[in-house]
Amino acid sequence: MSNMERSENRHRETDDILARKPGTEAVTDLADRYRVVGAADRGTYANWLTPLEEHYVCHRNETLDPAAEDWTVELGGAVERDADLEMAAIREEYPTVAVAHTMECAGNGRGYFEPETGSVQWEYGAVSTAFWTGTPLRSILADHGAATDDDMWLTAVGGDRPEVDGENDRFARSIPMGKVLEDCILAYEVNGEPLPPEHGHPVRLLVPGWYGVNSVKWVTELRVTETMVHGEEWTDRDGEDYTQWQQSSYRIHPEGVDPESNATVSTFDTWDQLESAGIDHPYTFDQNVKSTIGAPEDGATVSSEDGPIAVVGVAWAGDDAVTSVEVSTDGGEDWAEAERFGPDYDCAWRLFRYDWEPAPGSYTLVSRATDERGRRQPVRIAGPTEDADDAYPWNEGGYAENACLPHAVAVTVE
Ligand SMILES: Nc1nc2c(c(=O)[nH]1)N[C@H]1C(S)=C(S)[C@@H](COP(=O)(O)O)O[C@H]1N2
Ligand SMILES: [Mo]
Repeated sequence: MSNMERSENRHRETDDILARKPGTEAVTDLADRYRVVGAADRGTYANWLTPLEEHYVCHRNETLDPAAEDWTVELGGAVERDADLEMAAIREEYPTVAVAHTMECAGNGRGYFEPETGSVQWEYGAVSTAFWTGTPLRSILADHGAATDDDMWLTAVGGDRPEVDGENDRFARSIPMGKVLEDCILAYEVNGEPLPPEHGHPVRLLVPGWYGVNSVKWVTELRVTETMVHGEEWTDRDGEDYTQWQQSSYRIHPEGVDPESNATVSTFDTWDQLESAGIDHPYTFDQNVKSTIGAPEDGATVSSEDGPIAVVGVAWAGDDAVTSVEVSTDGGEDWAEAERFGPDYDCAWRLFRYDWEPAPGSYTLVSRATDERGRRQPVRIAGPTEDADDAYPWNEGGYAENACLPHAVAVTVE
């Protein structure tokens, strides 16, 4: 198949998804080769739970829709007993848990980069919060005598394959064992419903609080390994390359850099990697601290006649806790603390609210979150060659953006 045919397929598929998800809109890359869907309205971010109708969808290859009865997950590598796990066994032979997880594409906010980067031009719509139901990987690994020391990795492979002639990459991600044991699940339901095909039916990996790319859909293989996907064993595994989505794509680096493949890294927190001299070109693992205003909508006209205007939104920090959210109504000059409220789960966002009593006029509202390690959203995105401490680094893939000003909303008060 050609790139043109792939583009046509993506259009057909996303049209079908859009029809079932009325709260989403299509987002494409600059070449219109990939097409995905994200939340269409800011209003999504004035609610804690994202209904599936508004939950973003992002993947590269053709959506799979296999029958659950025919699907198995091959478990191998450093385990005492290899297995082909059937869906019935995954569901019934282990404890069932539900996890609240804020899924955010590492490319969320990429559309704000100047100059623009390639790939899907997301603005704010690629972040959603849902309850995912499934089986703790910890239970499955223990049952098969897996080597689960802290320096081990679990590699998950998706069943999807590129459609375009000459492309041979497999969608695989390696997750450090400590995180796997802590809270990762094999999920088969979302918001109480069976997984829809586009979210990974019949089973996906769910890595709570980490960038969406880690949560491999349509999981077909799990392998316990001493390293991430790295080296010839993984670059040419029966003629297919399993390393691209871990070692090349989804890493944060300046223009023109081809990041070196690593066997392992010692720090998983994305922000720590950005600040660490020990790691070149961070991997997008856990999410950077970030927030978005959900109400009022950008461009709204509001009235303060009947009392204060509620500025409501969401703030998240991956697997770290949000400890402060501030709101500015003058484009980031002055800040006031907002109130955090609602559900408080480890790897899901918090709602915030700021009661605002403005005089009539035009305003720019911005929110800014801080996490438990004291890391606060930077104000803006740096230019490609700028070395700025106070700005988020421009990077070639447009990943992990968390500056607050690009997410501002303009509001008129009558
Ligand atoms: N097998 C497979 N899993 C995948 C992907 C993919 O292309 N193939 N895309 C990833 C990316 S980049 C994101 S952001 C999340 C999105 O999950 P969602 O579509 O359920 O929101 O899925 C991840 N899992
Ligand atoms: Mo993504």
